[in-house]
Amino acid sequence: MDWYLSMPKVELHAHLNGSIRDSTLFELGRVLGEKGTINFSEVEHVILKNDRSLHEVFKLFDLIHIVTTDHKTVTRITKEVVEDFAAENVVYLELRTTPKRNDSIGMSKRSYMEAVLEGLRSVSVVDVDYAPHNLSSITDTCNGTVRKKIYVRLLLSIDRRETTASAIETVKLAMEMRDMGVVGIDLSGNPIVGEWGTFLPALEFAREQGLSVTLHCGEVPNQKEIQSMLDFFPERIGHACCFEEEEWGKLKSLKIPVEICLTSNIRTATISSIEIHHFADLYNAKHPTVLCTDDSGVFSTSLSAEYSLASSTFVLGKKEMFQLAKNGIEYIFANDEVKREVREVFDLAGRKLDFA
Ligand code: 6MZ
Repeated sequence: MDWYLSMPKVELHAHLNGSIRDSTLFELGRVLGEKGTINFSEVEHVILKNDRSLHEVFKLFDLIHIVTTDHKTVTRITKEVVEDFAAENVVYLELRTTPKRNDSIGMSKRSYMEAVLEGLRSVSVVDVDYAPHNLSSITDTCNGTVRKKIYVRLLLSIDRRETTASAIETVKLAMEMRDMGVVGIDLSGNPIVGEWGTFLPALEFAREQGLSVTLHCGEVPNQKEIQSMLDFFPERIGHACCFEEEEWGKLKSLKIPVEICLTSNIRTATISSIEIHHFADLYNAKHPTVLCTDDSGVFSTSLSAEYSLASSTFVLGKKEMFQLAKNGIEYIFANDEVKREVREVFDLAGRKLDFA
């Protein structure tokens, strides 16, 4: 585990509110309990529970959103999530979040995202390169010592509960925020809710505007939707748990990179046991894959733990795992300049480890 902690990594599938620290969720829940906004004794067990079905996970998200959705808290969570990933040597993080509107507290989708950006700016323990031209990318030293640096780029998520108009609003916001590090769009949310046709106009619009798209695809069996999603030919997909032969064939021939979330899939029982996880088949077929956490807070995991789990389950050595992490650079949504710089970080680490 220590080795995977020190290895550089890229994280491409992390939901902001799913990555909230347990301690922060508890603290915020207790404060809201004291204010009488929620009944803390009723929700305490929901927060503490470890094994949750997919259905229960989405109930927990509703609770997390009550607890977290004000500007100050969004800023705090963003700061903590970036610090946590940086602490385990994630050198490039693509953080996704669903812009939320809440008129009662004066929150618009834009002001929600500004609170996220404020969180990125308030990180102090590590240099955060969060936008194409932001200053921290040139601040390499502090008092003569090289500072640790993390690249952070943002994906705006469309929740499957949203309407077409609301989804398009999110895409427009993403376009406006391109200079602030937004690189793409994600479709997520409870997979049994909503219809593909509702989101397609927004996703097509995103593509026309040059935004990259990743889709939660096949988290539950839905062959028609999986086929339509693959026909859309997104830049990446997440999960791919409930594919059948025909869809595997299509995915592999299209070479669409897959964001693999091992612990999430096991905890939510979308895959019945780790030994039969499709990661092994995709890895052996040399299909583009990248290991990710999904919701490190909700599933009590970390990216290092995911690498360690994959290595022990599928009997892969350190060199293979290092190469797997490095391959992830090819699937990031940031520009070639960032890819080149992240590759340099890996090359340096690889030389030290004699993997070059
Ligand atoms: C689908 C998921 C997810 O956006 O509020 N989300 N969507 N499948 C999953 N697998 C378990 N995990 C998280 O982060 C929380 C939101 O991310 C999506 C859900 O829409 C959830 O409400 P943000 O930062």
